[in-house]
Amino acid sequence: MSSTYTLISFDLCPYVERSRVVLHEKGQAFEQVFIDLKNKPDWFLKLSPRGKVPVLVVDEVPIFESAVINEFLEEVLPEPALLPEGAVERARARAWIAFTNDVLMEGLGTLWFAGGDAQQVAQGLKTVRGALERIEEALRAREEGTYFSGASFGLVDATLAPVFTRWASMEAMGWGALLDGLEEVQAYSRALLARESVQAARAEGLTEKMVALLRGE
Ligand SMILES: N[C@@H](CCC(=O)N[C@@H](CS)C(=O)NCC(=O)O)C(=O)O
Repeated sequence: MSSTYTLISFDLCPYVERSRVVLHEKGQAFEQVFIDLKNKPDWFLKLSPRGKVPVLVVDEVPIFESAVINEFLEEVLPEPALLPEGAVERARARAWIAFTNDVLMEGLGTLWFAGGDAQQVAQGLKTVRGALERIEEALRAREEGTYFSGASFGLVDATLAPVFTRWASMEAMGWGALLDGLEEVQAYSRALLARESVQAARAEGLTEKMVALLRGE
């Protein structure tokens, strides 16, 4: 009997969006249960030790942390492969996923939750720009291809895609210049936004909802 997959979600969450991208890439059917993060239900808190989404429930077993969920999906649904073949390239992909989480997402969080604090905005902009510059260098160092690890779409791309699906809301907030001069990142963003799985994973009305959230409306 095949497994059932239920993704516990919040529609604006970039971490949930990554796992949706991977599920779409794998062609795996899944259910979604949306919760209110301001009023987390008890059943959710029982499943999620950190109280965070996403949680993927596989045949009643909850798996948390988007990077772990995505690696799990790669293991149980090997086609199409979303990690490169060689050990070095696989390690490199995992390292950039960690970098995205610990540096880029951290900087974006500082920016998104600054709530009008100018010092916090400046700190967020600096961290995000620094992270994007490192990504630009990594993209320049590629020998070929449109995606992070080359010609094939992979887990690093699924991890970074939600940053770029939120870019129109970043522009609306006046932060679009963060990409100035980063030609490879700009081309990479266009390639990600054109990807079917990225479009399918994107929440309805994402830009408008993100802008409202960022403006504290
Ligand atoms: N490291 C986690 C981060 C997930 C995360 O921060 N989710 C946010 C929503 S985007 C959340 O559930 N926040 C609720 C809370 O912290 O109380 C992952 O990659 O899954």
